[in-house]
Amino acid sequence: MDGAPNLMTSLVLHDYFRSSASYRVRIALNLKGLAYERVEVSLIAGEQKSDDYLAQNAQGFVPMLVADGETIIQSLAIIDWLDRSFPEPRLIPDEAMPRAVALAQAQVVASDIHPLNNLRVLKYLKNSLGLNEITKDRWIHEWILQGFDALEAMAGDGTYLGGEAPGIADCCLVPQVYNARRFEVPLDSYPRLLAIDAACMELEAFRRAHPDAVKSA
Ligand SMILES: N[C@@H](CCC(=O)N[C@@H](CS)C(=O)NCC(=O)O)C(=O)O
Repeated sequence: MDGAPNLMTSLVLHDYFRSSASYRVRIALNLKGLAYERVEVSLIAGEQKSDDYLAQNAQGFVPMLVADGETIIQSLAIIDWLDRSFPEPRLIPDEAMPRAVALAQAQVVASDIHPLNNLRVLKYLKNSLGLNEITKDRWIHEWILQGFDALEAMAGDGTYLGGEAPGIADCCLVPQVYNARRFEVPLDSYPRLLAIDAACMELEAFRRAHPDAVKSA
């Protein structure tokens, strides 16, 4: 179990320590101070494609949250559900314009960068299209750089993408920066994103969600 006890809801997060979509949800759960059980689904062992897992999640992806026995998939839908079910602190603003800004920032990562570098895409590039490691890495870098170019310009001047408190876009940014570093993407051109990432990592909610903090020994 992680976090403080919830009054009513049992939350089980099926995730993988290095999955950045899962990492988003762990941050959101921690920011809300929610207790949850983690069930590790090894993407390396292919457990996301097991019959049992596919019976619950036809897409065969992590994360998947089971809340009082009901299944929710897709990290942004999970964070939205958390925000509606446990409104404090707000991760997605209520007001129309700040809400649009926050969702746009989040979707630069979640809709435009991350899907192009998903494990199944990388496997397809390597195994079906025959890309070698160098060209595969160029592919990974390209989509992160294009997305970060835009997000840097959209970052505003707050401590976080969410302004003076972290929000849904910060839940997306930090795992994507982690992923960029893992693939040695040069990040010097993104001072705002790096400052926001550093500010987030000052917070325990982000630190406890980090892959190194949750990975099994
Ligand atoms: N849009 C989905 C993406 C989920 C996703 O791509 N998960 C990856 C790990 S980060 C996955 O499960 N990949 C398994 C595979 O490609 O086989 C979300 O936001 O939850």
